[in-house]
Amino acid sequence: MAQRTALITGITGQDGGYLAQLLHARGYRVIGVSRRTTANARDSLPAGVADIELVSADLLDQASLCSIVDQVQPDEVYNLAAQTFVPASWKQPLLTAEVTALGLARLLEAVRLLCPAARVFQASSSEMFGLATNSPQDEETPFHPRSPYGTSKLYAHWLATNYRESYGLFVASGIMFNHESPRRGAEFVTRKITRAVARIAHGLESTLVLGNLEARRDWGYAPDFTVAMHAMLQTQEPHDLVIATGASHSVREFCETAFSIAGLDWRRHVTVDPALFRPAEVESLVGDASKAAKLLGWRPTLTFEELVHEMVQADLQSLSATLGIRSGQVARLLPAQP
Ligand code: G4F
Repeated sequence: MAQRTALITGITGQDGGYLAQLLHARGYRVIGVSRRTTANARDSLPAGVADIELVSADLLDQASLCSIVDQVQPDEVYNLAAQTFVPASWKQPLLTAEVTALGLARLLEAVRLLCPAARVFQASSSEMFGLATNSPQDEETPFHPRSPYGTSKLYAHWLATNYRESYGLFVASGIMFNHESPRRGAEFVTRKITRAVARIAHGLESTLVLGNLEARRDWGYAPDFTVAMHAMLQTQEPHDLVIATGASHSVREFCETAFSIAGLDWRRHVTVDPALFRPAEVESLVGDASKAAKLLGWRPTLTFEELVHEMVQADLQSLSATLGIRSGQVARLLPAQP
């Protein structure tokens, strides 16, 4: 069988790296799209895919997308690029919409005109549910986004549906609930917590300032989610599917678990700053991924506790390496896995 080609936007992000590794291991020719403004795109790639092909294009620039799609003629396109940080979307609502909403319009136009047989994965978000009317959320739950980010994702989600229905393109949207890993960006709450745990455990700081501790999320493991992305492009017909673990925990619970893994009491270190509260909060999200389980055989592989443990352990070890501390001392900082 001829080698298949995958084009990934958002290659420098958490999911882009894991997906590139997965597709590379499965024999794909993987081409990552990076913006010319990304100074060190290759440096952001994980070991193992550091030598994948990188091309320069931008979701803000129609001509660059057309040129890449025409040149590469991908079998599969994964649209993972977006302005993904929810608080930034109130500060830059237009940029968020340009990249996150209209960016998909530009990409789909390029595919429609120049490579219509390509299969497209769109990273939709649980933020589209926002003020959800029912729990857990599934593919039938009405949308009520609570931020310019969620609103932009919803435009893209419906546009993907529209291109499927209007032009017969194979476009599948994964409604992705929160997914984390040691490669999660430091601005997101999980990694903010695990990095702070490592710094506090090493005595480099003593306080972690957070916003709303009562918000609840369905936190899964990012590599599992990239397995689902790939599987969604291998089905006979395209589907929109919720990808989630089905378990919900509060930010407070995440703190409690993360600090206790390092033998610390979170109440001695965490303070709340109302300035970090959002203008409109998504209080609680939890997904029902039974349709994905049925159609793809997809299931999460890590529990919440295992995920938190992996993230804390990675941050402790990376900080120890930076500080030149031997592994025996790290083991004492890190009790056995739950
Ligand atoms: O980690 P977060 O910033 O993630 P959020 O807003 O749920 O969005 C993430 O997941 C979505 C679903 O997959 C993605 F679409 C999106 O791109 C992004 O990856 O915040 C989680 C919760 C929020 O309720 C927030 O108010 O944590 C609360 N929180 C409390 N203190 C905080 C903080 N969030 C951040 N980032 N920083 C805090 O200090």
